[in-house]
Amino acid sequence: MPLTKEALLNMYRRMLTIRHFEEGITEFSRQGLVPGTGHVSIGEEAVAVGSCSALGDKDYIISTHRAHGHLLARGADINVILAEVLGKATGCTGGKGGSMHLSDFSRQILGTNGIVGAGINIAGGVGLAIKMRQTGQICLGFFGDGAANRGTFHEGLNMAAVLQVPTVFVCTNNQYGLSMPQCKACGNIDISARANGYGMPGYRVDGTDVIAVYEAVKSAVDRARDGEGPSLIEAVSYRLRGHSMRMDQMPGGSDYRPNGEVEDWAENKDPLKIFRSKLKELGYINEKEAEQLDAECRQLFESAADFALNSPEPEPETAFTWIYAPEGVK
Ligand SMILES: Cc1ncc(C[n+]2csc(CCOP(=O)(O)OP(=O)(O)O)c2C)c(N)n1
Ligand SMILES: [Mg+2]
Repeated sequence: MPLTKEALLNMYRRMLTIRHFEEGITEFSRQGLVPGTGHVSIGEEAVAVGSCSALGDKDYIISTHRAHGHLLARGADINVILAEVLGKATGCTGGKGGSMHLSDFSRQILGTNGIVGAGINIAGGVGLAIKMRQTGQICLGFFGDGAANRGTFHEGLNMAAVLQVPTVFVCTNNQYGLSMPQCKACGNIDISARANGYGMPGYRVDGTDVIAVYEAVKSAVDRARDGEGPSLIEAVSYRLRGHSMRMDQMPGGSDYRPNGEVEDWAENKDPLKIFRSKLKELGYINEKEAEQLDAECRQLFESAADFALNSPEPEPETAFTWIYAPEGVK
């Protein structure tokens, strides 16, 4: 069934919200308001939103160190996520986890983590739990091109195929693992082709096209829900910022990219620009409405910023809570 006008505009709204959120926290990081660091996904919004739009309300996601977009695409509470990024007591882990440890169980977001490639196996494990409980849910696991070169990828995908779990593996190939270009790290840059080796379908899609991502993920989700097992989607995109907000603030922090590469993607392959043109072409939005939507999404960030900046710091005595299970809890 083709996506309705309302669904497409919602997808655009989510993409804009992610962009404003990440531009906003980049500025906060420059001002020293973000403890540690964080990894923004500016340029990758179509992968997050296209993928999450293909899920049902009860389906789970697992994400990575570059996760804000995935959480916002899934409808997590922007106030709570921003508070966590700023290390505030009102954040989802009370300000203990920061940008790389986000979750929102009310939206079936089971967590993100900073161990590259670890989420692949967790997503497979959640798929196994779903299968054993026969709940008809799906688990979608995000990971990067760099993670696809870890042993966990091989173990996770092979096991998921053997056990025929309802997991959809979504690789955001942003063409870099930190400063390592993917073409120097892979004998074959087509990550989706590896799916064949595990006995599952693999699709390579244009990760700057939110509708293409949606369609590929939707068919994998439908397949998993029909009991036909896991799939691998590779969405080819690009990160328009440096590896991390901290790295971007260091002199030479982006020197590993060829001259003009970022500018070319920003000019010609920015997923927001592409989708806005598409919506205009379909007659779903005009310039004025696009500007209005943009302002609304900026406002969402501004009010989350009000909430988060005015939230308290965690109390020192909470430092050891949630570290060990209370006695008697197994
Ligand atoms: C097991 C492990 N090895 C190395 C690192 C350091 N590290 C953090 S992010 C990153 C790059 C990951 O690249 P990719 O999977 O493509 O994700 P991207 O950062 O491009 O989103 C590396 C090497 C880590 N966090 N965990
Ligand atoms: Mg990468």
